[in-house]
Amino acid sequence: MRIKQAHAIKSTEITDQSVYIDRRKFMRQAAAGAIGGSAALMLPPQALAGTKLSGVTKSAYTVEDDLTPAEDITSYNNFYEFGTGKGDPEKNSQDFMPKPWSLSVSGECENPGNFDLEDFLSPYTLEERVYRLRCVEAWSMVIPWVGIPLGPVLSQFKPTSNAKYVAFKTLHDPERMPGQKRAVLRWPYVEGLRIDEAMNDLTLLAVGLYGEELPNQNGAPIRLVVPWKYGFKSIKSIVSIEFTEQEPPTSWNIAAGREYGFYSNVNPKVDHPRWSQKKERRIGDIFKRPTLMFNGYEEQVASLYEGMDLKTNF
Ligand SMILES: Nc1nc2c(c(=O)[nH]1)N[C@H]1C(S)=C(S)[C@@H](COP(=O)(O)O)O[C@H]1N2
Ligand SMILES: [Mo]
Repeated sequence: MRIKQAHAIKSTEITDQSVYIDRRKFMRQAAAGAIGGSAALMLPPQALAGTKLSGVTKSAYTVEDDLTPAEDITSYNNFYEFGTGKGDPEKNSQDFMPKPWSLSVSGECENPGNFDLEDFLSPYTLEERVYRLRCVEAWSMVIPWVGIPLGPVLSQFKPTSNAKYVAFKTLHDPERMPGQKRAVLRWPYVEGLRIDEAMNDLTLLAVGLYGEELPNQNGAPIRLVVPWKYGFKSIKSIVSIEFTEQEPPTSWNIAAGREYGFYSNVNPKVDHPRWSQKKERRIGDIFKRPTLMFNGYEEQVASLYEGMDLKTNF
């Protein structure tokens, strides 16, 4: 996704980037003498060198698909605050300090406030949930996220009956997030969910992956994961949560409203104006696979959209 050169990007360019990852993986396997064997078996994912999270329980929300290696999850990212190239976030976020961190909760609720992240998280048990992440550019990964369901967190703040939506903001600090020195998007990055989407069991506030604290490039210290929506809805490095009555603006909708709607549900039947959404390329796979309605979470979320035309509410 790109703003300035939006119309210069071709799907072949995207494919090339995926092939680049395969080539690196091939070299890694070759180096380990693992060609012909299973990468997962021969090379356990150890790309993370972060802090292990303790007290993590396994969740029932776990897909059986093979996990994407940590090395790929942490080196092929979209995080425009650290650059627009897929390798930029890893390269440019190494000095970012995600601690200490505070979060504000405001808007249509009875218990607004500012919270130190540790206090904010302390009442909850961390869960590991293996979710698919499907990006609008038609690539996908399978990621063992660690986090807490958003719904019970939101309930603590006692949203009023006027709270129809939840708006999220990323940190705005160009000194710490050098990509914000360029106007590639309007900063800070903002996202939003309808309140029932935010309360759905699947919506996760992630603080880790592969059992460790989130690497900076994946949205440290806290980000959203909404597995039935395109990746850009899963906002990173959140500093603000606001209950609103009106549908909140979202960064990609502001940037290119014809291409990125508020809902952005994964939907093989609704193409992006510049490419098909019928298939996706799982990072690490050679062949594309059919994209599943709601990214495979139809059973859990289809009822949220009953009676809505998903072609107009894209
Ligand atoms: N603040 C912020 N959040 C963001 C983005 C971003 O540029 N800035 N990119 C989004 C996009 S387009 C995707 S696909 C996912 C990627 O998450 P990952 O890098 O952990 O795979 O983050 C989303 N969250
Ligand atoms: Mo994305």
